[in-house]
Amino acid sequence: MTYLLFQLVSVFLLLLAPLLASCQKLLQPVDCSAIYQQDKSKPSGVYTIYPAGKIFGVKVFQRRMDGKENFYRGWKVYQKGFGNAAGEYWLGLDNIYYLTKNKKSELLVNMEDFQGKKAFARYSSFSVGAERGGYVLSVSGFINGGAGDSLSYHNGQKFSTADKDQDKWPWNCATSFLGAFWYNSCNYANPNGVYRSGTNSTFSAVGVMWQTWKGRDYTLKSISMKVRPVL
Ligand SMILES: [Ca+2]
Repeated sequence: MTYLLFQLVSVFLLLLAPLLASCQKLLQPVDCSAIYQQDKSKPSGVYTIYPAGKIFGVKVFQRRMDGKENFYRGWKVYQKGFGNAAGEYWLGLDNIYYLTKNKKSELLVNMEDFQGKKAFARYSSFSVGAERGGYVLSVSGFINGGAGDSLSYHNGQKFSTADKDQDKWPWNCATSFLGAFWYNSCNYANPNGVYRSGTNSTFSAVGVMWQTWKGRDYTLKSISMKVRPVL
């Protein structure tokens, strides 16, 4: 009798185990709606998500559109992310790493000038490495949407901020070009630079620029960087 009871309890625990495991996973939100479901009192903003393990669609990880957010920020802030997902923001290096870690992904960069003209650059392969390697950018397979290729120059570079110089230049690209990026020596693109109105050559190439489209002294009206899994 005791043995039978023991067996029944064992079977019950075995059946319960996967349920417990799946509840455990849910403690890490996979997207923003999961955060909202967990805590409906949370205000909108940027939260850490855990996209690994969930099929996801297009994910914007960088956006400039009105100059409301300060992008001249330090290393730790760039690691974790900042801004508001509905406006200007940076998703965070850790999250971009997780997004592209186990999934073949492509990158789409959309941009617009102050005359309303639009262009894009697409890269059929995109990923960001782990923190221990300096979040190295891997980008290839350029497809021209009129903007030209300003990103291949940054391929293979570590991420740099004003307080963490990992670029190839003897000086500090982030402090010289007032942004944070996968600087080489130094930049063809500066999406996290200073938001200005169109052409401004007071300080060259510090703006939100994409050199192969509008040159080094033109600050774009908007730019966004999106990642999407390759099916
Ligand atoms: Ca340097």
